[in-house]
Amino acid sequence: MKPIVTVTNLFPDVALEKLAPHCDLRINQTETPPTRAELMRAAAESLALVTYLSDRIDQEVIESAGKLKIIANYGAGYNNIDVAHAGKRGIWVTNTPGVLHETTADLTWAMILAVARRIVPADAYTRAGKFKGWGAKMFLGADVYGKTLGVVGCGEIGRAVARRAAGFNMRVLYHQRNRLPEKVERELNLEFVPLDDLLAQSDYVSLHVPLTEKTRHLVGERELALMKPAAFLIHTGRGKVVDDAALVEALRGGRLAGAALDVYENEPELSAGMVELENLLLLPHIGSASTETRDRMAKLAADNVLDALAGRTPRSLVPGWGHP
Ligand code: 8YV
Repeated sequence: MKPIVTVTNLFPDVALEKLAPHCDLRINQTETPPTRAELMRAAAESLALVTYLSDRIDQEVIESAGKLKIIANYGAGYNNIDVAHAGKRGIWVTNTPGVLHETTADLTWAMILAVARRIVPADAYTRAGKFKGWGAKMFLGADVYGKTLGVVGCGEIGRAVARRAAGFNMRVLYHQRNRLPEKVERELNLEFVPLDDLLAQSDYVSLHVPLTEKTRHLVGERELALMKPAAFLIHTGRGKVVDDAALVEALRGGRLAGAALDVYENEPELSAGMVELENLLLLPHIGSASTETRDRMAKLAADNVLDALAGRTPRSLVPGWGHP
């Protein structure tokens, strides 16, 4: 009997083809996440689970595991999994680093430019037949070129975002827990500053920290008040890093020029007041959504599963796995 591998959401064919010869593949063929009961059943009968950010793999789900060897998360972030508990049970947890940062950085830049130049409202206006002639004050936006970018969290994605800023001749500030090696700072023309200074000096603040207990609501009322009224907030990380209600208030009150979000505090729900705001760009968590990158992510998740099935330590264990 082949080992059962459960995939909890749609998965690119390239990866299914890799897995299929080695296991009894159970795939959720829809974009509706499994219920908790379905997750627990899958954990009980599978040797490997391929999970998505919407699957909450907490202690209870982990405790329902029978022969489960690996939880292979399809994504770089893994805040949906209780890694410490999985580690205690000897269940490997993997993610997909190294394959999605450039694509997510591309989207971040699309968001910076879109929100600065009001691309989405301008498109809606044109589409609605309202463009009756050129206007000197029509859809005036803000410059990006030559401004200051603040990158909060300078891991793979933050660095890829910072690298692109060179083409826009920007000053780039960054903040994170640990300072980067000088060589990296020099290569990317990065200035390390305290978070409050970054917020006060940047024209565009882009968030790239993982969600942990320390980064929950990292940006709330106090932090938004530190930002310049002409500044923009861009967020492609995890929704709970920002206090959405405080952001809506700041945008409403004109205390911030605009924001662009790919993620939400109570994803997939939007917070009250968001849809009415014209200076807020809303996207449905598509940071890594290019065909090529989703294929790469799926192949890496599949390789991790194949490693585990073969009894090898998987190639991309999450940092800190097995070290309580
Ligand atoms: C994925 C992401 O789409 O990598 C991440 O952390 O948020 C996205 O790239 C998501 O994790 C799918 O599970």
